[in-house]
Amino acid sequence: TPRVFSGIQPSGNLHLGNYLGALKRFADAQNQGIPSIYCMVDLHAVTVWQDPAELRHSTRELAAGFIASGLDPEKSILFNQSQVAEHSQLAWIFNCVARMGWMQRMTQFKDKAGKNAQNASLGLFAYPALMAADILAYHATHVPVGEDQKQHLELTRDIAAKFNNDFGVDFFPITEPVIEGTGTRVMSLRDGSKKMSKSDPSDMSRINLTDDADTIAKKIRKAKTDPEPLPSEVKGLEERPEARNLVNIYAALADMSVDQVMSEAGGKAFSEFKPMLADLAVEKLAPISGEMSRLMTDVSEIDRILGNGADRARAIAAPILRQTYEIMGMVGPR
Ligand code: AQP
Repeated sequence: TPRVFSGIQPSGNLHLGNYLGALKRFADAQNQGIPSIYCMVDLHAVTVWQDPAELRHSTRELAAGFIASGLDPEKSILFNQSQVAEHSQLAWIFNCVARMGWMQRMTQFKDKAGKNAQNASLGLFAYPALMAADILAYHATHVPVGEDQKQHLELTRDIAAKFNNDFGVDFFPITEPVIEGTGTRVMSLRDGSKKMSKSDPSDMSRINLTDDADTIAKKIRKAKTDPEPLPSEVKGLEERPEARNLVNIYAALADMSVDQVMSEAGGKAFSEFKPMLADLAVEKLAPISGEMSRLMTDVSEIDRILGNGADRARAIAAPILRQTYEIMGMVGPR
């Protein structure tokens, strides 16, 4: 039976890439009736230092972002990771299954640790084992994520396969990454070769889900482009990363294919295309940011939703952890 799991870090600045690559697609999965579990991965966030007050705020704001994007806490399970201890417990087991060499190949660690890797936290290095635990604690079969998470998902498959092989069982599923559509790789508005990211120091590089209509329009107006008009065919977007990015964003927001966008907007100058994109972005995002601020006026309700989600998540993860221990020979209560 299919089961979807995915997570997002509550590390602030929830952006259009998170929306198109993750949240919007989560809502699509839920609405197809697939049982879905979505997690505010606060334990991942603290692999780099987080200000406690900001972490608290960002966790609630992220939960509001999920709900405002169409995730229904009755249909799907929404919770924050630290409240379900099974994530950390299974992560320890996977720390013992994964190999140092596997972790050393992770490009996200290299990017985030930078030149001074000796100074990075041990948690940042072990991050992918915790991510494998997040997914496998629920025997999730499908994980919708953005393109940047592909390597981590391959590692999750490797961990599941090695565990099954080491203990001669067929216990953990080999998870399918779901990386489809035009929204899975949204690039920075200032540099078409870098992904849009929470941690980019330039706020102009991303559209935040909390931005108001004027800010969204301004950021799109100022987005970096080349001077040529849009080509008339998709092929003409090769070698034009900034143009390609704006067309992809348009397609993802409008639920259109890139071909359809090109037949509508091909040949237009950016002075014409950018206002079209800005109008579309405001139309799609303004209701989300409005709903987020409304939800944030009652944080006790958000906390209640997360607490309820954690109870439901634990009910699935606890027996899977117990069976894992049993398989490994750990003695427990009879
Ligand atoms: N630019 C993006 N395009 C499409 N999808 C994206 N995701 C992130 N950036 C893009 C997807 O959003 C989900 C949540 O990812 P995360 O919580 O791990 O956030 P992140 O990758 O840490 O987000 P950032 O913005 O990239 O943060 P920093 O700057 O800290 O690295 C995932 O499904 C991810 O694929």
